[in-house]
Amino acid sequence: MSKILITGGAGFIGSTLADKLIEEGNQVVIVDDLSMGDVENLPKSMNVTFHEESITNHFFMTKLLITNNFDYIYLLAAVASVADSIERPIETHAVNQNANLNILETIRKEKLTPKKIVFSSSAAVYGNGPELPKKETSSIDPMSPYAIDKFATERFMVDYGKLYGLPTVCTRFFNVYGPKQNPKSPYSGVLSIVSDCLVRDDIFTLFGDGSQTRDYVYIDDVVDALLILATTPEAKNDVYNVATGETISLVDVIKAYESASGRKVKVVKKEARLGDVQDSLADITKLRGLGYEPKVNVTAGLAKYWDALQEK
Ligand code: UD2
Repeated sequence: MSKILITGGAGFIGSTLADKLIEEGNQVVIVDDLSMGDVENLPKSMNVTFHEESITNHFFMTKLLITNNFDYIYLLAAVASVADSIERPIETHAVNQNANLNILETIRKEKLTPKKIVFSSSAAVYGNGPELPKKETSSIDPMSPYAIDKFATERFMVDYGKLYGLPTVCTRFFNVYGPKQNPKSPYSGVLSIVSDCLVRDDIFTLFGDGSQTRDYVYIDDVVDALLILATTPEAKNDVYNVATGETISLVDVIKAYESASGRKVKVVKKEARLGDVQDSLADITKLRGLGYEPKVNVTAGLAKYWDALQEK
């Protein structure tokens, strides 16, 4: 049994990871300010401790880290909206970068001994470069405060390893989808918005012509990737794409969802979003090298997603 910290553990990815870690018999501590997360997402288990707190409360975080000396730390708390970071760059910087730096500093100064610190970064760091698929070595072009903070924090993670010996690893998530993803913001994952429209029989606004492609990765595969990265010692002070290595257009993914759900999506088209990337696809060779293999293709993932929504 390990003692594990998940920041952002009431959110979509964090809470699904928590479910899995609890199932495996670990003790999980969650810090989440519920800005996007929900207490409903938390695993109902004696082995979960939940703190409703922001990671920007450095005093709180420092004390929590020292008191627990966690075996594994998953840094999933973030203001995950690119648009929000453009509106409020200073506030989002406090969460997306400074709070994580405080955690690293505490671990260094207090000589804490986590086996791994896993930081969640984003495909946003690649920006709009033409190279496809994106390799971890592809050119970086962060185009928003969100992407800048993710990239800079990756660098802190990698270099805290090289400078001070901290065992860190970073994930560049592509388009993660699945149950528990919060559709409440217009910048939430598009498949959570489509799901919501299907459930409520609402109209879905499609930005652009729908030909834009994405590498949609199902949450269970993402949890697998997180566990592999945490427990593989050689995955250290490095960055990994987390995706499926397959791409599909928005119109086709909507069609696939219609087949999975047996319902029709009502679509209204609007102009493409400013700054929208046309195509996104990951090269996952590096992660495959650690034994990762995506198990859920889009057809299966959408079916699982729809089933989970029906159960709710
Ligand atoms: C993803 C990340 C974002 C950033 C970006 C970097 C998610 C949720 N977002 O944005 O944080 O890392 O990659 O490139 O993973 N769309 C619609 N209607 C809607 C919502 C979206 O047509 O109501 C379109 C949108 O214009 C885009 C596609 O669907 O072309 C996917 O949108 P998204 O927000 O799910 O993800 P993305 O790739 O733009």
